[in-house]
Amino acid sequence: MREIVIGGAQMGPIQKADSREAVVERMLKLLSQAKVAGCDLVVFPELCLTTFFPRWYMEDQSEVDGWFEHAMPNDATAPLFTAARSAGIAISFGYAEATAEGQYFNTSILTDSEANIIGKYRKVHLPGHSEFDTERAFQHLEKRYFAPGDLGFPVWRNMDAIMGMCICNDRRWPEVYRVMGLQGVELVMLGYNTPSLNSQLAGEALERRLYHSDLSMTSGAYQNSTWVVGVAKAGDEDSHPLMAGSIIVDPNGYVVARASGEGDELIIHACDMDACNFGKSTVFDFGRHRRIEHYARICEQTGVELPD
Ligand code: CDV
Repeated sequence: MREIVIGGAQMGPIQKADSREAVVERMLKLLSQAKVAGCDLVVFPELCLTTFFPRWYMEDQSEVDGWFEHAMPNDATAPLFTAARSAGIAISFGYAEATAEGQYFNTSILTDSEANIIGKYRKVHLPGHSEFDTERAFQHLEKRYFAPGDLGFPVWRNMDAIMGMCICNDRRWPEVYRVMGLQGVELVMLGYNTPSLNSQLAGEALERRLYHSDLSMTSGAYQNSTWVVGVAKAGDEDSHPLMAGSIIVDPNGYVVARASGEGDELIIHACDMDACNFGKSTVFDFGRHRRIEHYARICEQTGVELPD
């Protein structure tokens, strides 16, 4: 048995005016709950240090820069690393990363249980658009503010397990899980900021949006025989509602823990990494069953090509 007690630290809304220091205080509270509950690893959401700023159209680059972290850790997040180190808890969280070379990414990091950053992932599938869109009920400007991730989908050995990360919209793409699955992933961690409403489809029910989120993660877990932890930033951010629905999914695709509200909330499950072994050695033993001679289209073609 290789048990890791995992905490999914769902976060409630962060308003535009909230400081990073105030947000980190909330994260510290969740971390101390996790310590009391015996967690070994805590997963926080996408872009969890600020409001979901890509909903705001900005032209002034210095204003945009204000939403990005230019170093990690930095003054605002140092207390989180200190607390995680003293608790012996590994953490993963998302933030907007500005590099020294002037690139901008939607990033997640993973630490070991001594708060050393051992993994970094930069979001590959950026949803939305890059210019102000008058047709949408609200903006989603990730393509304006971020470059597509340039690190692929690596995995890391951590706490006697193989771990990988993706971010929000990535969870909807089977390729993401499979690329990590092909590296033996046993735990996929992800955070998300998913609006409760569809900006292009008035009337789409929240229930359907939650279902699609579950469906994406449960199928990714099952088809790769891996644990998946998906953690929301939820609730009303300056009158823009984000859905909750944080879950922990086992390698059979069952939801074993689920958030009950839209606020700061820790969901917990003791996850046995050895539970991945059966699926990985039977129906999803890739080495025995995959037929890559028929999959070339997946890597050679992006959009749909209709038959003549
Ligand atoms: N932050 C995201 O990537 N959100 C998308 C929304 C725009 C659909 C998501 O896939 O949840």
